[in-house]
Amino acid sequence: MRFLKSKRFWLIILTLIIIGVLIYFIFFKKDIIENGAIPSNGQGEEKKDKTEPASQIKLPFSNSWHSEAFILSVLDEDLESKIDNNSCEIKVVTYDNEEEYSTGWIKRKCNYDLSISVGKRELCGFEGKQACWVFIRSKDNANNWHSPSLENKSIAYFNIDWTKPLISKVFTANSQQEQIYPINVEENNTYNFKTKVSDNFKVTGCNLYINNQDQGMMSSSGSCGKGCILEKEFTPVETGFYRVYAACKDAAGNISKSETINAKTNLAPEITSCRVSPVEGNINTEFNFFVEVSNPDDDILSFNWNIDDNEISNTKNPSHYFTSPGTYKPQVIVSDDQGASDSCATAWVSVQN
Ligand SMILES: [Ca+2]
Ligand SMILES: [Ca+2]
Ligand SMILES: [Ca+2]
Repeated sequence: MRFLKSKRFWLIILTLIIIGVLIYFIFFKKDIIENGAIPSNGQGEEKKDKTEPASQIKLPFSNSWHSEAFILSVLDEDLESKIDNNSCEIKVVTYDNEEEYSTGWIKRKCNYDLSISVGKRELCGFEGKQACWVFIRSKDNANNWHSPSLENKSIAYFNIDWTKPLISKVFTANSQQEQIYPINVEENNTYNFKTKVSDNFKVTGCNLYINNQDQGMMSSSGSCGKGCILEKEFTPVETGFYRVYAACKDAAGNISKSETINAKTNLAPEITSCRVSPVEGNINTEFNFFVEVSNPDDDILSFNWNIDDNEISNTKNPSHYFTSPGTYKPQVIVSDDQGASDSCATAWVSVQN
């Protein structure tokens, strides 16, 4: 009992307790960690995030064509230690032939859509295939940087084209140079309306418009590429004027419209009156012939007077002396330059001795 009350006894007890606690921390605590009660990387240290975050350009797709500013839709994500919201960056590189222009890394808001401007002195400042490259990156809270790559979609390249296609006036002749305007057509005949188109990069198609009505896609033999002649059949069914143009688009969606031309069905000249004055006389009498004609489409008209003594006159209102007596039956034919005509017979002329 005296021993129990001695200082030495309590000193021994205290020492044993300290040794016990040390053994617990050195051996048993380690077992608890390894058995999974506390997350571990297998080496007895707390697990650390070593995976880079994801940064991705969702839209638009690489290799798409752009003629004007577009929205870049992005995603930044890290499932472990989360994205460091102050770390997100973008870089735009544009190419003018071989020359490269870069914005350098610029801060951007993580997970936030961006507008990429297109045009001279804009972010995408040059035209061309793969002329504009966009890079994005971000960092997670464990200091892992995303390294941009095409494969991970953190790099995307875009084709830039803001120049509209060039289009000729619509024609039906062999070439536009040979075409005479307005184009003359006949009802119920079928015509190939053609247009010659070219683009600095790629023509995707043309539509034919008649009286502002879309007649549908024009076609070419083979693919059009940078330029071709496209055509579409059209059959006029009514008499009159047709206002015709083509509208063409390039790969970047630039649209141009050709000059509007007229196609028309021919309207025949119509003689409203024809006469001769006087209707009687002799070989010394000057007979005057007159014709009145309407020319609804302002064609060039030709006149053919058959005065019936083997003489033909091509003037509109000829004068004539008959050389022998007799009864004559003058007649006039008026034709337009499309071949339509009208005829008229005057009163008979009586020529005495
Ligand atoms: Ca991570
Ligand atoms: Ca173009
Ligand atoms: Ca006519």
